[in-house]
Amino acid sequence: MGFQIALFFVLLLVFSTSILAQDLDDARLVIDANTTIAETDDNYICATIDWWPHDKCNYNQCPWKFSSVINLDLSHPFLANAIQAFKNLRLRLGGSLQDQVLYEVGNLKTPCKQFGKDKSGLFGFSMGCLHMKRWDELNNLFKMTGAVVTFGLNALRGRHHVRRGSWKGDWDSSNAHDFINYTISKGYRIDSWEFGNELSGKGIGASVGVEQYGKDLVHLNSIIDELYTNFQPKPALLAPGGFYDKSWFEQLLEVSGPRVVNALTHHIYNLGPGNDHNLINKILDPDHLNKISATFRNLSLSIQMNGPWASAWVGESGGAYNSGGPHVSDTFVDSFWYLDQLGMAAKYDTKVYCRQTLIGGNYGLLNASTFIPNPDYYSALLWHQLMGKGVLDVLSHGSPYLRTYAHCSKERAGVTLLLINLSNQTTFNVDVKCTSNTELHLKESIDTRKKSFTHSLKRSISWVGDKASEERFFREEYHLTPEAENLQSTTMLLNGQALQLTERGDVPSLSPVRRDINSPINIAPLSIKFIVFPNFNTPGCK
Ligand SMILES: *[C@@H]1O[C@H](CO)[C@@H](O)[C@H](O)[C@H]1NC(C)=O
Ligand SMILES: *[C@@H]1O[C@H](CO)[C@@H](O)[C@H](O)[C@H]1NC(C)=O
Ligand SMILES: *[C@@H]1O[C@H](CO)[C@@H](O)[C@H](O)[C@H]1NC(C)=O
Ligand SMILES: *[C@@H]1O[C@H](CO)[C@@H](O)[C@H](O)[C@H]1NC(C)=O
Ligand SMILES: *[C@@H]1O[C@H](CO)[C@@H](O)[C@H](O)[C@H]1NC(C)=O
Ligand SMILES: CC(=O)N[C@H]1CO[C@H](CO)[C@@H](O)[C@@H]1O
Repeated sequence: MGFQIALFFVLLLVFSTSILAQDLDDARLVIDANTTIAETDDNYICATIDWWPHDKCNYNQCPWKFSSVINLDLSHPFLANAIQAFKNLRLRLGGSLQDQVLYEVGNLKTPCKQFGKDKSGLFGFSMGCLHMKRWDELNNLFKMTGAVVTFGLNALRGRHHVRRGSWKGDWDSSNAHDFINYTISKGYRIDSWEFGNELSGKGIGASVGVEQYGKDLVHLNSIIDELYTNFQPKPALLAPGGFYDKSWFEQLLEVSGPRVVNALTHHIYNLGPGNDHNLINKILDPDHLNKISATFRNLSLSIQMNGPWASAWVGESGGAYNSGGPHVSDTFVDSFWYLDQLGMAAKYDTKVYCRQTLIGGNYGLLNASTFIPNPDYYSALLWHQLMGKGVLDVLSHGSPYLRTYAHCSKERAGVTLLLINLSNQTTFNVDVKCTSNTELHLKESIDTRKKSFTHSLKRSISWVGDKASEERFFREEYHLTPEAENLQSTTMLLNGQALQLTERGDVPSLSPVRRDINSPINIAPLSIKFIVFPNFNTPGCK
């Protein structure tokens, strides 16, 4: 008898080390629910609509279709449904061509024509035009869908090109002034006006010196003050919508002075060019993902030291630049990068994170031809529905391939944990604890399996119909995997079911599976999980 048991254990040991050891790993997480380490805006998730026309191409591919501010099909039902599903989705209208846009309003003396290919123009395009009829239609859509809008203004108007991308001269505000006045006169609500796109630091297509930029921001701020005297709420002022450059950003706060700029918007493309064959490896490499934390840390320090009145926003972030990576940015694998960066940005007190794009390019949350959501759309929606404003610290004892983020749950008690498993071979068994003395497991015991069985039997009898106490015994899991285990699938599975628009073109509801709170938590290789713990005691959450 004794020998048989011993043999059994020896066999078990051999079996588990040979087969399981390389595939299973333990991770211990401790969530500090006593205090939040940062707070996002109520509407953290944001997506951009760009100005690129359909003939914007990269790498012999033209992935924008008709997705621009000027020619997007605003009456497409999938578009409205996709925005509405968020209740309030932030949208930022802007991008490279924004500093070449004229608004057809007021005393505009220049002819207002559409963007056309022009080798001598910035980014290879001529000036473009926003007609007020189109602006009316856009605002109808925004109002109908509950969108919260940021509009990026042309900050090159009136300046002249002096040399190698450097632009000089005062900003001519008259067209922007008339455009803002028109917007107010129509009663359109704009959450924030942003000044310029990628003109900061060395600039991308063009650059403007920081002294001049700061001076013009003060001027724009006074225009907003003046025009909005009888219109509440007054929109926020954002700048510079460019890549973080420590000294330029710090000087901007200094030159513009206290309470002029409400948020510093910065752009991120930390995966490199869209045609990089290494894109997927970078996305799955924890060291690569971590590099951008230096930018978040420095920006938050710049603000603390030089402009504590301002907050940090990611104004545009698309992963890979030049329209994104074909068959990467629009597929499941992109969510490893996107959700990780959403988590990281929030930890560094980023208030809003705008994804390039809502639609257009390879990195659209919606496919530019079909308007069907790509995997990242559902990742954004799940984040928006589950992750509250309060960011909690997670201490992780485990592999760097397991990425972990925790927030106060949205509009309910408890904590929501985001687990991202970058490993292609390891399933992590995750032990989650909380520093606020919460008994996550109803009973701590070595022999949990046996106990939890009798527990669940008892419980199923005692709490029938009592929802509040019922919640205590469960956690909710949203497990994300690609269809057919193909990382480059454009179809995402939620708890094994493909996420697809309903027959009517509505966004499907995203439902969790409930698991016994005592059951082990694990995360399969190359998958993502949101876990809601309604029973966590969270003194730090408001
Ligand atoms: C603002 O627009 C209104 C209505 O179009 C117009 O009557 C008014 O003169 C404009 N105000 C300024 C300061 O341009
Ligand atoms: C962050 O700041 C440190 C210290 O000033 C500097 O060495 C580093 O280059 C900065 N990194 C970024 C990405 O701004
Ligand atoms: C959008 O969907 C179409 C049809 O499925 C596909 O051919 C295309 O590659 C997708 N991506 C973009 C960027 O249009
Ligand atoms: C996991 O990834 C590594 C490195 O990218 C690769 O060498 C290995 O073959 C992969 N293993 C599996 C099981 O896919
Ligand atoms: C969190 O709060 C609980 C209850 O007040 C306390 O026992 C615990 O020590 C605190 N933990 C930390 C890390 O502050
Ligand atoms: C600890 C672990 O699982 N490491 C693996 C994670 O996945 C990468 C590739 O996705 C492997 O290279 C690591 O060995």
